[in-house]
Amino acid sequence: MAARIMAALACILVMLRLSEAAVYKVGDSAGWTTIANVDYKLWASTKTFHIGDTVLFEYNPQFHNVMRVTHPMYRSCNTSKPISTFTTGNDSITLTNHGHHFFFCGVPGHCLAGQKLDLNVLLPASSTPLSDPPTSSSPPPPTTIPAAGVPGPSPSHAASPPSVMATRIIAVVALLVSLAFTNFAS
Ligand SMILES: *[C@@H]1O[C@H](CO)[C@@H](O)[C@H](O)[C@H]1NC(C)=O
Ligand SMILES: *[C@@H]1O[C@H](CO)[C@@H](O)[C@H](O)[C@H]1NC(C)=O
Ligand SMILES: [Cu+2]
Repeated sequence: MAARIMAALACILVMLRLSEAAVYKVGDSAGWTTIANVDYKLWASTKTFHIGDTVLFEYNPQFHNVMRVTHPMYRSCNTSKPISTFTTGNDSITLTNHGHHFFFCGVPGHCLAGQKLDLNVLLPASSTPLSDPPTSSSPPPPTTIPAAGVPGPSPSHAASPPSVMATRIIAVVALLVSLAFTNFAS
């Protein structure tokens, strides 16, 4: 009995650790810009993004903005129909689903100059997929990581969306209640 409760408690601790989410500043100290020649593809390849993580775009809003776009628009730097546009200069965007997320700066010429970002958000490692992954989803492509790329610090944990957390907490509470009832019955 005690061992089972200890196991359940260990389970809770593991899940609480999984709930931590990381915040990544796009371009690190350079931020979101065209003047520093930041390779945003390389920047993204040194990170491991999980659902619940946040990316922070910091820039001078007089010169730049952030548009979230579809893959075809990303490829062609087509700014005509962004999914959403951010213009504060300090835009926090929480990654709420897995798969690729495409961003660029909508100021003319900036996307073509390389101010564009493709993030691949990984599936939660510990949960089984509830639905078919979108066609844009793919495993992290190792071929896009140049040999010269030095992997940066990446979070040692997976993050879970709040709904998954809530489901897990309810499952653990249910387990503890059933353990208590087992104890009374015996
Ligand atoms: C940009 O996208 C819009 C809508 O998706 C499309 O109508 C337009 O032809 C595209 N422009 C270019 C230059 O590809
Ligand atoms: C940008 O926003 C973050 C929170 O999203 C905040 O911690 C930070 O101080 C802000 N930075 C500036 C320069 O406003
Ligand atoms: Cu720009």
